[in-house]
Amino acid sequence: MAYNGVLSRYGSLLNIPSHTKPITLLEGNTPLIPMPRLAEELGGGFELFVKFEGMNPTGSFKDRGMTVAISEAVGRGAKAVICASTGNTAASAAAYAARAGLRAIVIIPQGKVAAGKLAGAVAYGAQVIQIEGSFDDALSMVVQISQRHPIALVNSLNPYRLEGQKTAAFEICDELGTAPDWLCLPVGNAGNITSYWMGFRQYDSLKQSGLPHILGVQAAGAAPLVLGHPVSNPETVATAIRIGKPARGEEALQAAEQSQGRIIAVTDDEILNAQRWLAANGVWVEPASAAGIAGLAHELRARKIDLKRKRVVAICTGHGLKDPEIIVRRMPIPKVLPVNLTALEALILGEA
Ligand code: AN7
Repeated sequence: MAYNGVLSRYGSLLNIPSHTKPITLLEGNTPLIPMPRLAEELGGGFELFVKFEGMNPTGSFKDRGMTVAISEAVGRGAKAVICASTGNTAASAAAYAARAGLRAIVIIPQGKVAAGKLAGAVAYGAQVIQIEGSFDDALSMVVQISQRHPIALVNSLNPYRLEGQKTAAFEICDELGTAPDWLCLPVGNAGNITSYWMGFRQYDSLKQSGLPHILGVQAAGAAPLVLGHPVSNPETVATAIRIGKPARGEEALQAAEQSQGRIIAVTDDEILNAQRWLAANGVWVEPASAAGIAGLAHELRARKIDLKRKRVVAICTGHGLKDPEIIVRRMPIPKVLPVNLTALEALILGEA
């Protein structure tokens, strides 16, 4: 049967109003890629999978939640949507709003959004506004706008975003037959970790699929949930998770505690190393998306996690194509040759 997106596949399991009018780009159904060599490189003895959420229509996991949030908003007659964003939410909101014929307004922190995300938001026709402040400032502003005007908020404060994002947990259980032993993922505004935990618990109560321990990973320069207080000037190379005051922070801490997992911080170097390891195994993700693997490596190195014969799923939330600059900035300029076969041979064979 043709695949028709997460509302079609899992709508009966989602807590959504009957006025919901499906708007889809056939999001979800993302690959769960076995990573045996990376598991060996990390010490071996366990099974590792990457759930590559960068394969969603706009290149990030946000599409799962956005299809539901926009479908609900359209169903109740909304004509415009707004969000604050570090980039991926903006691109996703813009795409689904375009699909539905709604106006989209996206507010981003000036100069801190990766090129592929900004380009996406523009390409899909959103009104993009930069503010001289952080994501957290932007979020507080859009919340107030949505309270004053008939403009639907599509950040993950919107409960339908979480309903949609739960479907990734369902997919993992359906594919593996059970929940994994550990699930590791990046944490920014903390909507996604909250959604996964909701999804796994719901599936366990319906299908006895079991529950994972959840390892949430923040960037060291933007780690309010590890520090135990908001961070007023968050900073990290992983701009997607450059967030100092997560809207779903309490729920994230609960997910970590209830699952007998934890939330940890890793450095930008650890994140960029993990990005390289993933790419060296054929999966290119944006920096934030490598945080889950970086956190796993961090815990293994410190011998704080025992994965013997365990099954681990790392959520890679966004595609590497979203943030080409991070690679290009460090890349040696590729050699330029004349159209000359001898010179080419010499270079390939290492004689030049
Ligand atoms: C690639 O787009 O917050 O913890 O405004 O883009 O649910 O916030 C993005 C977050 C992880 C963190 N990985 O998820 C936004 C935004 C990527 C992301 C996260 C984001 P949450």
